[in-house]
Amino acid sequence: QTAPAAASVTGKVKAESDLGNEWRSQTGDFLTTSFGTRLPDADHSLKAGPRGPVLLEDFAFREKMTHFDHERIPERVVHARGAGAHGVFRSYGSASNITKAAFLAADVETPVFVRFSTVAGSRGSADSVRDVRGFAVKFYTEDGNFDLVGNNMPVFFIQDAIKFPDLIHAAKPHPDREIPQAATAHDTFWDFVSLHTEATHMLMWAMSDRGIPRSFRTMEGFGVHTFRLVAADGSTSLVKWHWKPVLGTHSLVWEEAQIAAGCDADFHRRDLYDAIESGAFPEWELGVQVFPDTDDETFEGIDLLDPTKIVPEELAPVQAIGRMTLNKTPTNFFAEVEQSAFHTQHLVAGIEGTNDPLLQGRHFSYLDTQLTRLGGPNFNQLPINRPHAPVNDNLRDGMHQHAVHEGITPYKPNSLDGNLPKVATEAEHGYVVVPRMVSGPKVREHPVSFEDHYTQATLFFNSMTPVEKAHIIEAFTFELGKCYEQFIRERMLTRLANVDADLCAQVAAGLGLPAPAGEPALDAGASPALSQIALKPGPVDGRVVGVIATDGADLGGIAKLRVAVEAQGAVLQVIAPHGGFIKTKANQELVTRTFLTTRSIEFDAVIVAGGAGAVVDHRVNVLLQEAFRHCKALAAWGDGVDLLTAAGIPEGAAGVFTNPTATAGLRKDFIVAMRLHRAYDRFPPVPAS
Ligand code: HDE
Repeated sequence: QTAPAAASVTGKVKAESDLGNEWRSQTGDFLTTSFGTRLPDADHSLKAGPRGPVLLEDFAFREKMTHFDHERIPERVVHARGAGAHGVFRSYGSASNITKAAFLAADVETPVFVRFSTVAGSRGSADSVRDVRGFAVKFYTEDGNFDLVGNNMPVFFIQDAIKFPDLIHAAKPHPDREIPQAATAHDTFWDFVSLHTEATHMLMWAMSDRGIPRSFRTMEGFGVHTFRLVAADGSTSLVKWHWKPVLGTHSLVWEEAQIAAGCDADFHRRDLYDAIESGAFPEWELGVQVFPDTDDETFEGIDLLDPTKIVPEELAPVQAIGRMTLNKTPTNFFAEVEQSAFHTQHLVAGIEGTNDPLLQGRHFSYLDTQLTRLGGPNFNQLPINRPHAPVNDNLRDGMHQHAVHEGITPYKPNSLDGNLPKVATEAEHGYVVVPRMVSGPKVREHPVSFEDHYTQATLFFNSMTPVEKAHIIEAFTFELGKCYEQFIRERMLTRLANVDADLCAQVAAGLGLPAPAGEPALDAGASPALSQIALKPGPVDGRVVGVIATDGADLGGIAKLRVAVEAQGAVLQVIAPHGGFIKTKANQELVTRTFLTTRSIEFDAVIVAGGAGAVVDHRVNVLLQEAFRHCKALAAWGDGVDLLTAAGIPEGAAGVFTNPTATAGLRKDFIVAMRLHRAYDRFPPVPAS
């Protein structure tokens, strides 16, 4: 017997392992067909004379066009828009007493690939829309792949997977006109969620600032469902997964999100890749909340199988078990990000799911969806999905089979090959399921404990600061205000009335409707950990400071500013009336943004250089006014202050700093204000209802 020569997909005749990364990419200096025939011409199809018809005989043309016609694959039905990056996960070992998962033992390093996404929009939709964000991590462990397919919010809209197609049909654009794109601000969504009251808690999260993250790098991640960890001694515990961003949890403000959707649809994707390329590697700590694995699977009265409930961190602290660093951007977006396939049942020994009915349904869906999206059952062989562990699976054939399996016994038991491959014992890291009793009548029902749809929505609202509450009120008012049907708004108000009277009253006032009475839980309590307002200055790695300047501006002051900004790991962009360089007699400075090419949303903080005071340009006014309205740190020195004044920005307002010269004190105040994320005092006060 022999097998095909060990040539790579692009013709390198050598074992993959000898070629490192090279085996995947194009090879040779000549333009060829996909079968390696060298082409003499790249611009003309084969014709019967220069003015004659194209010949069917032109195999190069037909192959090129046929391949092009089939370049697109179906986009993900949800989470179509995303961005991915590679990295590494280092385990602290602090979970090794509760799980035998080998990659969670002390000091183990595991390669990871992460894909962040929005949920509702199509593949080309904008990054900054109000939506839930996917946070899917693939750990290539030595015991096989473990996928933690989570979101940036810890609860979900539904409790049973059978409702997922309904939820998504309601959230997607209206079937008749296919609008609106990537938005929940429309009738079908609010029709569904107002009828489906178990969505209420998740709506609070989605309408909060969490729905418009500043960047992927500043998002928390959650496994949502409860999982079961199994220790080496067979003992089990229930856990909820948390990813905590080292940069803190931060959001956009709504107007910024809207502007970004138009001015830079790739806002989050760009931020992720720019940060990694500038060396500001995004990092998260992985943590778990651990609960005893009791028969009733509840903790402090909270049903751990209900994915619309959280366990407040004050009741069960998040214990850090490892750190993830994203340090590489993809080489080819399609091959890696598009073709990555996540699945809730890519599990490794030591980690099990639970009976959460949402998770159980996901177990079916993720494998099934890849068959259509990636064209058959061999998507595990795509480079991005291949495990970094030995695979001997007895699965054979199928579309796009890349393996050349040897032997004649892809079945068990067999005696022709010594009954190989052998099954693994628990000690050999076999995925042995912990025996648990399952009993009960076959019913289409949920447990009574799933029926409280409001108390935790109230808990969430109670936990917000006044600024965050105002944003939630504004978001509900906006989204419901975009609905056409009055009865949908009215129905939703009756739901909000059961969350919080003030919330309901203010949204009702904004909609011009009477506020119905409800019965909000009086004992819902609060969990301060849910608020994301920064109380202490945090890290600003990869954040962007814009300095407005022009020819003749104080370049010495800009140089000192750059040193101070870069010392924080942030980036300085010079914004000027024209591209190229701005100059003084002795010096020059590279312009990286012009008044034409930029908008305020690109910057976390804006400063006007001395010597730029004479600039008269409405785009600078808009930039400064937006930065002010979005409560970003602002500063100016010298006659740069005149631009702030011209834009109507009051000197001495919170987070606004001015000085006759570019002093160290000015730079320090400005940077500390940026490290607080926003000057929250500048947000308009919440109106009393
Ligand atoms: Fe998903 N989800 N989902 N989901 N989900 C998909 O799988 C599904 C749910 C999540 O970057 C699909 O490969 C059902 C919760 C992420 O490739 C699909 C239900 C959470 C991603 C699917 C849910 C998620 C997906 C579409 C209700 C957070 C993107 C394409 C039972 C814990 C992964 C695909 C990526 C993708 C089904 C609910 C997270 C159709 C049936 C809850 C991050 O299989």
